Amino acid sequence: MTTTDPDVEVGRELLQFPPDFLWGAATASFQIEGATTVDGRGTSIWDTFAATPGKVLGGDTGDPACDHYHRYENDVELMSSLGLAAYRFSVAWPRIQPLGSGAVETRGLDFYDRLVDSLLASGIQPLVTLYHWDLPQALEDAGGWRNRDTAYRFAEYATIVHGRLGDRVKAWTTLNEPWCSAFLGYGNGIHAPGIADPRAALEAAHHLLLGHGLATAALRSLAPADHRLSIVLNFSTVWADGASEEHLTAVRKVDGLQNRILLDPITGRGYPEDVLLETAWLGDWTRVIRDGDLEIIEAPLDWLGVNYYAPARVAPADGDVVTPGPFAGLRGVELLPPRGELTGFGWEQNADAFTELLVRLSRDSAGLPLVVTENGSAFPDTVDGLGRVVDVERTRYLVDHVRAVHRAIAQGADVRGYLAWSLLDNFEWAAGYSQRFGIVHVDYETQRRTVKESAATLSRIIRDNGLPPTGYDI
Ligand code: IFM
Repeated sequence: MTTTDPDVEVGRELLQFPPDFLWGAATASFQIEGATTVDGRGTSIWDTFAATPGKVLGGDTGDPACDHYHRYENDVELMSSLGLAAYRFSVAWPRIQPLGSGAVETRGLDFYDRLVDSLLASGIQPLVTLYHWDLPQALEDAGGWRNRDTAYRFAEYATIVHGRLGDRVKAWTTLNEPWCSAFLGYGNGIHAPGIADPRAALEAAHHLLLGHGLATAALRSLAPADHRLSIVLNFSTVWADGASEEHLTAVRKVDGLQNRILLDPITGRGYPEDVLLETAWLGDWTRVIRDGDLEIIEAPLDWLGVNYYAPARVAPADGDVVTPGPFAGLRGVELLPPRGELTGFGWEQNADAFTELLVRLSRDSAGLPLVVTENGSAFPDTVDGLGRVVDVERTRYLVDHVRAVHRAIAQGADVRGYLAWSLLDNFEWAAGYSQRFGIVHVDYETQRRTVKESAATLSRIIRDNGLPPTGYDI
């Protein structure tokens, strides 16, 4: 810090991040690309789901979304103007293999090739996620993630994408939030493919993990030593209002089904015994776990992606009563409503839960460095008469959560980066376009992009590699 730094002049020392801390923003293919029938792209489960009446709010679909498929150069310029050092995006499997296996669509690969070149030319590091929920419909028709074969198809697809982009992309993620794919896609059916069968959710979870392990091994055997492989999981800190045995049991059950069920096998601990016991009443879903699977799933990784939005609050309930909600097999727990300040989406804003989570994960993740791959909030923004989006609430959420990351690092957590969710307002799954998570506003009629105050704030945090300890006027 130089003596001409304005923050020093007003006597505010910055909370400084480590010198090589990675700052950026994230998106996902189906949420921003649009162009769902262009250049040979096949149908994904989200095309089918969105076309099914009543599944997505307002009947919204993946078109035109942000039309990023055609406007990517403009969007990369925008990232560059914000000073982003990294951009996390996902590849749409149906663009690469329209039927999920076999024939490869070169025009799909060409698109991501151009995107990567454009990012690199702007000095922005690409982080590629291979699967962010847009499974080719043809694979779902054969059982989707309930079918073990999908895991093998995923590893093949991963190899194809790596074969094309691996000469330039060094940071690779197999799956984004397999918890959502399994528990929301097959457990309560609020996401594609819309199946409500708790046992299927657990079976799908296993096949997703198997796909992750197979793809990791495939990429590891192909990739140069400096390629960094990962998975991205969505975590929650689970809190109860007491420390009685009943309260601790409720916390343990939800923590098991939200956090440990995926984290433990990936980090070499296998499925948690308590989760296996708690879910046994659903029937023998563990029959899908074959000899050797756990060894495949624990393929060594280089970093763990952490998506965090809000804590979960729970209370003990009658032991035999099934808990309504997404947690397949959960009984004897009440899921409590969020508290305090909420986002526009109704999610609890709680940055302390984020610090607690990062410190805990750093301890429980077998020494893997952590990267915050998503964190953000949705509010109903509008462009004002002066052409600005003054998103005070999102800016506060951002600043509070970046400070929470700083506190976690100060407490010993090995956090290497922070990527805001999301670069652009986009298709928020079952909520359609009703929820704006972007730091850049998108007018879906005109496709005009407007940089929000929160983006300007993130930009200054990136410039300073830090932020003041208090206040929001950054
Ligand atoms: O929009 C999603 C994203 O696709 C996955 N993580 C959570 C975000 C907000 O719901």
